[in-house]
Amino acid sequence: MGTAGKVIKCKAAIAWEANKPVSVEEVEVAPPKAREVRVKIVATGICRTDDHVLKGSLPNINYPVIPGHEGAGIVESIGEGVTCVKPGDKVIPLCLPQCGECSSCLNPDTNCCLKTHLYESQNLMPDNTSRFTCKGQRIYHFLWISTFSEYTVMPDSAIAKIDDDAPLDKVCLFGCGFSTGYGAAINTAKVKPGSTCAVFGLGGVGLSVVMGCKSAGAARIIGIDINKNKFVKAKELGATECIDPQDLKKPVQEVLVEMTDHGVDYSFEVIGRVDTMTAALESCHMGSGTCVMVGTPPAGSRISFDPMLLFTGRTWKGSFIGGWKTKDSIPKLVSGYMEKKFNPDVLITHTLPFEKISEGFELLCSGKSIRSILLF
Ligand code: COD
Ligand code: ZN
Ligand code: ZN
Repeated sequence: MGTAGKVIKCKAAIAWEANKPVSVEEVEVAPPKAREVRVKIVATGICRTDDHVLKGSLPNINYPVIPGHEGAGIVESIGEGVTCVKPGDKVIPLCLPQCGECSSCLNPDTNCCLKTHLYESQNLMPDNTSRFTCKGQRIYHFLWISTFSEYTVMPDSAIAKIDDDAPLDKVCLFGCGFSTGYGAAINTAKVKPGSTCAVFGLGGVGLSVVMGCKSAGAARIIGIDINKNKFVKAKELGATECIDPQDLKKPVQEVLVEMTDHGVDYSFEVIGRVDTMTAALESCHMGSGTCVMVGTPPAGSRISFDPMLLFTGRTWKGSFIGGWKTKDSIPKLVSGYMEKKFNPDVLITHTLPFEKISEGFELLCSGKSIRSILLF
């Protein structure tokens, strides 16, 4: 390819500092170094976590940064030693890598690769340098993948090759939202047929949890959200009942316990607030209920809860990217999509040209969108 080995100039959205909207700029993207891949991003979703970057509420982010972590694209060039992909391959960048070598990657029971940003910063490439500059300034990477850039560079542990026929403007959702929610139900909770589930938060990720519960055969799926506009889609996807806690005279967890003969079998917190995390735990059935934490709380949060809730046999678990070992599983999820086993397309409410990225964030923040997809 003509661009291999050269610096590429392209569009990218930069968050220059926290609490400012992103601005679309021309950036320079350096070629990939050894064990790195440069990708032309075709489509990227906007996830709530990107909004957390803009608001400065995510820990350990350096500014200026190019956010974005729900993308799909085509390999433009590869660095020395890369064997898992080649130029022209369709790929999904992985916001949780799978290095294949760390103790977590070698453990079949976890997907929390020790190369994750939650453990070690991914604001620069592994050699501690950036591949992005703008106006002579170094720009930081986000989760190693920065999908809000038309061209972006990532380590080969953070990329998965997908089906050649996959529509990139749809399967970008497998990079985060759909995989995170669906896997929380299927892998982390292991929802059983006939069970009762409660899903706190019906955004793109919460609705994907609803889809996972439904496909696992749950008999009752109760959706909880303070935005009633989310109920229509939740019911379309399998929620049997929906509750707005603002309409209740009692805390929602008490109402759930009454509605379900002493509590639900599985509850999911998909908002990222400590009060709803404890509410989700309290809504579980004594002895057998499992609560899965999908949302991340604001940086530095502490949680206070009655330990008797756990003593009496409830289980409290976290789920990160749906528990999937990403490099192994995301291509299989995309193949499942191609075989029509599930359809996250319903989560896409808006498709916008990349330049309208700020409109996409406004749609998210006003509660009007589930997922906006940006096209380069
Ligand atoms: N009670 C009930 N519902 C509420 C409340 C409340 N107090 N507050 C907000 N909500 C609703 C909103 O109306 C909205 O419908 C929903 O909760 C949240 O949805 P979105 O669209 O804002 O967010 P999602 O679905 O894109 O993402 C939600 C996460 C919780 C997954 C995200 O914010 C997060 O914490 N991500 C980090 C965790 C993770 O695994 N990330 C993977 C990479 S992102
Ligand atoms: Zn996300
Ligand atoms: Zn690893």
